[in-house]
Amino acid sequence: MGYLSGKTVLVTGASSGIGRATALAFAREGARVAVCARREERLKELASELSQAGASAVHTFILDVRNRVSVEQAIAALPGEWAAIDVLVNNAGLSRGLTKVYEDDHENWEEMIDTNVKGLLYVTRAVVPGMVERGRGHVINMGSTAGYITYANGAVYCGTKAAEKAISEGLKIDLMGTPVRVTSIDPGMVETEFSEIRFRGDKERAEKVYQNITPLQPQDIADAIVWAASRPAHVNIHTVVMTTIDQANSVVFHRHS
Ligand code: NDP
Ligand code: 8X3
Repeated sequence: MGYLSGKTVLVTGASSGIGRATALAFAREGARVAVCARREERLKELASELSQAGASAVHTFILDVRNRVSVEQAIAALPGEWAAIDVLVNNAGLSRGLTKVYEDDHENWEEMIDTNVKGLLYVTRAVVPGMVERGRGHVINMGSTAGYITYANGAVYCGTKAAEKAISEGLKIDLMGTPVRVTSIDPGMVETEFSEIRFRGDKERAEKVYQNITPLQPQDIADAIVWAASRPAHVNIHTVVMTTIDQANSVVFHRHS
């Protein structure tokens, strides 16, 4: 039996992309997988796929991570057998727009900051005390290469991922003396619904992002997450920075002509 078999994992933002692939990857390891997001239909479809993939149990619930009270209530209301979360994957996140900061719409900033920074904090605050009490746990946050180098027109999205990096580092420091682990997974470009959401459904513009590039796939990130989560208990993987072979950092790409 593998290290993750029977472990309880919660993945936020599991209705799409990296979160979905991560939930399925934990299911294949025989974990007990809890998934949440806002789109209920997608979670329902995912639930049966998780069972088929080998999850030892599956639990789904609707959650908007931007709503602190909902987050607190949802975590407090987890059925007894789901309350002891061993691995929390703080994946829910998004970008909105690609615009100069002095011309941008404040609603875009608020949605990104509320989801990527405050949402991550709310879920962490609700889950980590239980991990400390039980003497076991692992928090895996979704960062980005965008948190290392800011790209043009992406100041606020990049700012949220720089905040994620600082929060992951700080959480690790705060948890010193406990066995709770903290990892930040920091990918470059991954082919998901990310760009379509960023450009509010403009598929043509979204496709251009990945044009003449071989992007990472959600499964690549899920592999790294499962790898970090399955190290022996004394090993803390701090960060995994990963890009496609066609990307050097958040601003340098090689597009095949
Ligand atoms: P997707 O758009 O495919 O998935 C985003 C997920 O986040 C969805 O399941 C969505 O679910 C969920 N989500 C968004 N807002 C909320 C919210 N308020 N409450 C709960 N869930 C929410 O994009 P990715 O899979 O690419 O993105 C996942 C994470 O990976 C994000 O944090 C992103 O910043 C990060 N990332 C992405 C990269 C990329 O190139 N794609 C690279 C580096 C990092 P729903 O809408 O149903 O609520
Ligand atoms: C998502 C990757 O480079 O599109 O974090 O910002 S990027």
